[in-house]
Amino acid sequence: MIWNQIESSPQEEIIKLQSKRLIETVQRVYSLTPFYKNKFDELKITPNDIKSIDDISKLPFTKKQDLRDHYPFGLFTVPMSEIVRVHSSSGTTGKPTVVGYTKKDMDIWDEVMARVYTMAGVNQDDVVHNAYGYGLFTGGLGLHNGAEKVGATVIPSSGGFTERQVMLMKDFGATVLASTPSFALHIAEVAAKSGACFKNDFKLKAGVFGAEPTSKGLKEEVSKVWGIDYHEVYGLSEIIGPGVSCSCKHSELLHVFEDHFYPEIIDPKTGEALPDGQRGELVITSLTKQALPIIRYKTGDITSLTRTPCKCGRTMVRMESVVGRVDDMIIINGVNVYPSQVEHVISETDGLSLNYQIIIDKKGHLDQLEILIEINDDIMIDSIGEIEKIKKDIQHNLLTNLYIKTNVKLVEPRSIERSVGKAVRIVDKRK
Ligand code: DLL
Repeated sequence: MIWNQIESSPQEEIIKLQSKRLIETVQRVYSLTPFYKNKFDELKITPNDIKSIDDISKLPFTKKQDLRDHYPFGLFTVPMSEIVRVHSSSGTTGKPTVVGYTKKDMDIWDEVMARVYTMAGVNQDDVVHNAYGYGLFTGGLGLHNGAEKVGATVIPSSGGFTERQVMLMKDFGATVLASTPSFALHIAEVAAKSGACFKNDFKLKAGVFGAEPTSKGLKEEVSKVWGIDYHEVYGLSEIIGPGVSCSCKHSELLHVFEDHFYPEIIDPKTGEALPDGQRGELVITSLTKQALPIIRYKTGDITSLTRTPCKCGRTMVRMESVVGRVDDMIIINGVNVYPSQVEHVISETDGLSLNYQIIIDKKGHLDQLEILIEINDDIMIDSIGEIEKIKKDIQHNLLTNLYIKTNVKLVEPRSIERSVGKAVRIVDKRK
């Protein structure tokens, strides 16, 4: 089922709508935010130069730092009396980036999240166990409201308290799990330890997972261990929160709700637009936001776009699952690596679990990479020789696939600290 027929409209119609909405958004930011007025002036452009969506490349970029510089509410285009909700991004350093929503913005957020849930096959007969964190993070409330909009029963369980999550999922008959993929795996691990039988004790049929880069291997693992359909949701607070795009049951690509969020792919170094199919930094312009319209926001996320038709009948542009972040990219002695690539290699090596941590340090002038990986619970290791063999295998695979020399340490199952939100995969001691 498709929530809104616009999701399957002809491309020409969508482009027309995008042009109309871009013109309105540009006029709005130019007249209401001195920040954008100054940026337009610097580039010697006015709203009159924007006549259609094709003119978008004339517009300036917006960066995370711009939001920080106007902390907390400096880029809002409505008085606070019209703001009904504030969230902030899960930044790790400095002040968070703060975002606000009018009533109409909230309606749009609910609408796109209803599209997400419908894409995941969720309806009023479902029980959605929502284990994304509630609070300033957009995950909890974003996944909550959309589920209510499609009429499902929502269990607002939030993150943490893993044993309790297992109990509630069983007792309340959850049919859908909404959480980060790493937390979904952790819940499964705790459930298995408690002796639960996945087939008889749970009614789960699908999951709506996102908020962190995730390898194909980890997705398959989540889907296999729970025996469910894996749907990926992507989004970021600066644009709306979760609900920018989602994958349907036909492929891993994510349908972007481009009637509200216009995506471009650029070369992160030069800012030049890249063609469909090529990986680069995702840039998004909000087309309908009222409180905090954003022009060409540099997401820092690496992905590519494709316009090939999808079997589900949706016609909007699709994005590849994010492979990493521009700023998350690890550079080891000159070689660029994303944690998700390391994860993929681990997933293809026998005997290893997907609980790992990458520790980067420097010895002299050289970067050193240590990877802690938990061995699988069910593997029978009788000798040190066998452990050595697995270690050699993974080191060899990392070297031949990613060209990185690593020191792998195999550790006991469950010895790496678990996250209840976004997984902490990298500890960079060089910084
Ligand atoms: O993480 C919104 C969200 C909540 C998305 C729940 C999906 C589910 P922020 O905290 O602002 O918002 O972080 C945004 O998280 O730029 C990506 O780097 C990363 N991210 C979000 N979804 C995905 C995904 C939420 N499906 C940042 N795959 C983004 C990979 C993702 N990375």
